[in-house]
Amino acid sequence: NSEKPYLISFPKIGAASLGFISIAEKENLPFVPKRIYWTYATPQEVERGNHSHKELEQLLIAVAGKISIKTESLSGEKEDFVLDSPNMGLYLPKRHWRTITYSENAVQLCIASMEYNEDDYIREYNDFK
Ligand code: T46
Repeated sequence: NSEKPYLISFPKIGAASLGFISIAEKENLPFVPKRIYWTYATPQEVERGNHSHKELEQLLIAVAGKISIKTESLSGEKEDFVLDSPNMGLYLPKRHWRTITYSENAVQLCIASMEYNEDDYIREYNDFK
């Protein structure tokens, strides 16, 4: 598949003196969400992910803290992304290996295109390639 990961800038409404609101909705989402989950309190030395998905598309948002994401496509293209603004999201297409690390205070919100299905995971790097 030729889809590539890319960053999405969500609207950021407000002011430093008031606080902000960001919105993800039909107009700025790359797919119709079927599931939302979030990860938090991940120790800095822990690497999450380390898998790919057969069909699942996802959007990752660092609603707090800083998240570093390494992606690799089936053709071997590697990219590094940093999420450290709550109004930014990373679109992750299917068939991309991902490894993710977190700052101490990071909260990662994930918007997913499909319900949870363990059969959709490719957890062995050799199977991915
Ligand atoms: C991804 C990265 C960014 C469920 O039961 N339901 C769910 O919806 C999810 C996401 C997970 N789980 C269970 C399955 C495992 O027993 O929670 C446990 C941890 O899941 P996993 O090892 O997949 O967690 P991460 O943080 O490595 O990966 C997650 C997503 O699973 C994955 O799709 O791309 O976040």
